[in-house]
Amino acid sequence: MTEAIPSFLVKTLRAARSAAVLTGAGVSAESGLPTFRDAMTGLWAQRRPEDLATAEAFRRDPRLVWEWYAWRRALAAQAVPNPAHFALAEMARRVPRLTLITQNVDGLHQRAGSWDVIELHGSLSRVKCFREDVVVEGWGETGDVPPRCPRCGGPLRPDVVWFGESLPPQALEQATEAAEHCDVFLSVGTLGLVEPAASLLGLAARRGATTALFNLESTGQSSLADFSITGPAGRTLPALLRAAWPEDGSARG
Ligand code: BV8
Repeated sequence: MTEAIPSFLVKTLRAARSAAVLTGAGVSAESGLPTFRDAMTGLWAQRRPEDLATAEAFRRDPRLVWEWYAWRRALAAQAVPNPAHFALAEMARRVPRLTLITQNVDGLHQRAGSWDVIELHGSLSRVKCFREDVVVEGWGETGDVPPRCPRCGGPLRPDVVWFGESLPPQALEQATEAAEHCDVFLSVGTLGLVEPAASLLGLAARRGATTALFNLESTGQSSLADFSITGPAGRTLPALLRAAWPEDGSARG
């Protein structure tokens, strides 16, 4: 079944000089990775994401927080990119300038072939010293959980942005710049709740970009966008790609 993609969106994307795409946990759902709120199962079911993804939670129970991220890191390592990731990588080869901005920390966009991905919230693939706030390449297997910084002995933490922490300034600046100057802005698989990422859609819309939401459900941001395409991103993004560049016929998914 080809998803119904509004023809105006197809034409605008095909003619676009620049596009910006913001992705959230929903783009990795079909790779088997739980979205942020689904991740609160089992051991963590009784907690809210905001209660685990914070420095305060780490201070309170470093082992619990480290093990939650170790679990997610293992899931991400076993996951494979899905057609949504591949469609965005293909789209970047057709739009003269496509900026891919992700809230995700799973690295799947890069593994699908996307390059210069803006990781607003960091990455599970890196760890840093909680005390010195610098990335460390590895740690000795001392049995400590969390492991210790090889330099100062402080606890290690995932190199992700927790609630209450500032985003990497350069990443936020680049993402804002892309949203301000793009012809098309696509928001894929995000509830659009978490700031400041959530503000990018409104910024693009105010600057005159054609905007579209790709989600399973309508979200609080649906009224902000020109189009809402409902369905799994693993189906709707390849459909958009095929509709915009039918001559290529190479869109997977
Ligand atoms: C900051 C990394 C300055 C860690 C994450 C202004 C107003 C209100 C609040 C604030 C504000 N400014 C700051 C705040 C506080 C806070 C905030 O926004 N809180 C929220 C809860 C209101 N923001 C911050 O703290 C940010 N820092 O602003 O710095 C500052 C400094 C000091 C003090 C104050 C401010 C930092 C935010 C970053 C937090 N880190 N991730 C980790 O991953 O563990 S955010 C985390 O949540 C993920 O990145 C994720 O992307 C995001 C959202 O989680 P989910 O809801 O699960 O995921 P998503 O939104 O992607 O939802 C899934 C969607 O996909 C659903 O809609 C679903 O329908 C859809 N879907 C599912 N399957 C599919 C699909 N769609 C398509 N296809 C499918 N197959």
